[in-house]
Amino acid sequence: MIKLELPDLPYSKDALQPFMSAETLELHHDKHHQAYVTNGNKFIEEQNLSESSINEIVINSYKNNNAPVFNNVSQHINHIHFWEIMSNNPEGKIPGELESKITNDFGSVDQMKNDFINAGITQFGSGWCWLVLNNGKLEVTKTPNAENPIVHGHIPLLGCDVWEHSYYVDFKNRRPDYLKSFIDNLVNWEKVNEEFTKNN
Ligand code: MN3
Repeated sequence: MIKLELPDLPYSKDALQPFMSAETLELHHDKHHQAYVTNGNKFIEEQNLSESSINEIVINSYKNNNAPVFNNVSQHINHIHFWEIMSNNPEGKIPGELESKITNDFGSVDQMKNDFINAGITQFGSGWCWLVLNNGKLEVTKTPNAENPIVHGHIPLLGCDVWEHSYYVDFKNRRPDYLKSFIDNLVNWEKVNEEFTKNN
């Protein structure tokens, strides 16, 4: 049976300051993500799930409207992605191959960034905004609550958590400022490019 485990952050808790505080990471990783792991394991065990991968559990529980499993396990993979895709990288350069693809599919890097910010702003309530690969084309999308793009057959390259717990300590209610700061300062573009070249 699959057992979820909370991964360590790939950096120290103060590594993303001043863009994301140690206090936010402590709450978000140690409390919120831990709760998804604890509850996910509880429901996987209670329901005796036999899937052999975490992604299969996400896709099947989505199809079956199995909300207790889906919400926790999908949030688990969302957060693993989120931790890995961030770094303290103000004005970080986008590797050439990915930059060409962005320019090709959006017109410009600025247009992609604007679309990404706007997707996050217009996600009503909790959820995520994403840069995904959809049949070989880059797209910006948004999803409610725990939804990961894989349930729609999309490959997530970059996701930003717009649940209030991700920004309230640092930005209060100013979600647009959080999103702009995220896309300009907190994206590990090398890692996004890695995901892109792996899946393109
Ligand atoms: Mn979160």
